[in-house]
Amino acid sequence: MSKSLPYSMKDVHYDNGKFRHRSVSKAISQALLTSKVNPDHVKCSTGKFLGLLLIGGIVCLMMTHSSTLHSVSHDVAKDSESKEGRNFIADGRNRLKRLLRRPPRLPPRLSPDEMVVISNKSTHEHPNSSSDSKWQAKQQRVKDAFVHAWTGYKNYSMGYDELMPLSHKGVDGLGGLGATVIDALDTAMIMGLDEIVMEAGSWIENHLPERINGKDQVNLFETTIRVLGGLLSAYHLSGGEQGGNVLHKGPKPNIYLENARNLADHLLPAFTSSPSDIPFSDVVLHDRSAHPAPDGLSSTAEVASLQLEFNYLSSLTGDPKYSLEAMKVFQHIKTLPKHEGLVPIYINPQTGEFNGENIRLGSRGDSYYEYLIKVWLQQRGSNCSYLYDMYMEAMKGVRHLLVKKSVPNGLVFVGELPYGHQGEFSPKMDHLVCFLPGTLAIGATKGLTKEKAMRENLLNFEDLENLKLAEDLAKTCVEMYSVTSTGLAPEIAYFNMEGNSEGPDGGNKSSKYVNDIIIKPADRHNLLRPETVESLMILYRITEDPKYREWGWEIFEAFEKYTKVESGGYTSLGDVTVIPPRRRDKMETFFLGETLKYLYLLFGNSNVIPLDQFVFNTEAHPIPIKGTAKHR
Ligand code: DMJ
Repeated sequence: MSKSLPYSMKDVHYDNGKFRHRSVSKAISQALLTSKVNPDHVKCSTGKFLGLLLIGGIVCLMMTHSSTLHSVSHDVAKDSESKEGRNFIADGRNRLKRLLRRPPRLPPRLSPDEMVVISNKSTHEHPNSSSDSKWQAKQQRVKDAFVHAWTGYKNYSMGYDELMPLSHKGVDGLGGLGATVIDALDTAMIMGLDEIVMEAGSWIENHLPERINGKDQVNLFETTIRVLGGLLSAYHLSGGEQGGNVLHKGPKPNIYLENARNLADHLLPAFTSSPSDIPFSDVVLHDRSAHPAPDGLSSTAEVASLQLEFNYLSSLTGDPKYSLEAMKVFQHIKTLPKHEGLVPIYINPQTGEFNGENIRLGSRGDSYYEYLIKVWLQQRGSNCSYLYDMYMEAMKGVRHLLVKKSVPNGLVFVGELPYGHQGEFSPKMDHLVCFLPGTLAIGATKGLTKEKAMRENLLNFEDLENLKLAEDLAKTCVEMYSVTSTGLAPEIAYFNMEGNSEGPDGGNKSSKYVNDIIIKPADRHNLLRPETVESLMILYRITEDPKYREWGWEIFEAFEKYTKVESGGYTSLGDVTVIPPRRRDKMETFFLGETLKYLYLLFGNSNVIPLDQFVFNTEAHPIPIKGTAKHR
């Protein structure tokens, strides 16, 4: 069993310089220096003199009043006279200081709707008033990349799920609902790309209903996070909750909501035809039937990553059935045995029991942990505190059982327990695990900046531990990119724990971590995945540390260099450790839905889709936190 890492308060760097208390004399001199009053006018006239006397009197009264209160408590404490005297003066000073101190300037809190307007303005008129021109230019580069990706998709594969950018054709890898159109739509809205919003919106209006009603088998999870999530977010961002399309070109927002509802009605049999509270993994759309996967099992991450979307749909439609079905999954999992909050990656919908002992935060396990905290955030104030408890217990379990450091250079990573908590530890980490730094950071500050959360005393010891772990893991995820020849991460990395042993590496011999990170031949592909840049965006916003932007920019440049296809689109790669890398001929929908969206937000103004008002579903579709949006 592993020992937990020695995270402690002293590891948390907090620069509170901006908020340190000022001395009384400094406060007065600063007040005079910054005062708008012309000093000439202060030259003593009788009226001014009387005014000053009056102010002095008020201050004196306050000090006397405070001393009365203070002396009562000190009588009880039987403190000495001199100490009381000192306290009397100190207390008076504090009151004076509080009187003179200017409140800290906080960023304006915007409603989601104001935010969307700003987002539009930011891309059309004033690119980004608060960040410098260096980052505006980089943000524009990401926007250009999105247009290039969309253009390739539109030219060669409009209406297919995915683009094959080298073959110039489309492929329906997700059941044929035009997944790229819907995954990309809210990114286009956020970037203010009205023409693409029009193209995607019209396709949805004209083609999606017949696809939903007529297509064959789809996966419940993939369809929910990409298509249902994309439609709901498009509905919100286009102003649906204000009753009209006030914010974007394209069809009326209700088109998005109607399609979302129709799709959810077709997906519901996955829940209602299962004998347990755990849904089947597959749905046949045209006859509204559902069945288990061929091995009879559902993935834990898949059944537990539907709730943000179904909850929001219930809230928009006023029909509770979507939320009720989806939330049964969590209510049921709450009752199942776990190990330190960690759960196996498979669950049986026939019995409702976990299957096997394989524990990991990579594929099939990942977004279970993500949705525990995000659904709690979404439903805050409702009866969901058990989700918060499950999340905190699980993160404690992660720190205790799965977090280790590599040798020789001590990269912090999250490994796996393929044979359960009593079996051997595996130092394997999927790139998918790189969602965790972002989730840990959001879980710690609840979307506020670290500075604000610290100032308001909102972080407990465990929050600080989780935030520190988030920062360490984000660095590790970035090193998974830097260690390869292309600067792009492999799908899976192993971490060296054996002292001298050296495995196959990423090819960048100048990386300090070339012996810490082992990349096996079968794991060298890159699918344009978003998890690392997702975490960088969140950590940048929460810590305000510019290094996260710099790291994100390096990753973006590597995507540009090695995955861009001249004729349009971007391609996944077969091997990131060699130059030129082998190309795979597939542009995943999440490159437009997630990767480019997170990069765009990373380089832009943090008030766009603020983290204390929205949660991103696991496909990066922003969903408003309950109570922050006007519901119909
Ligand atoms: C996305 O579909 C989602 O982020 C999912 O949770 C995990 N895999 C991909 C992106 O890598």
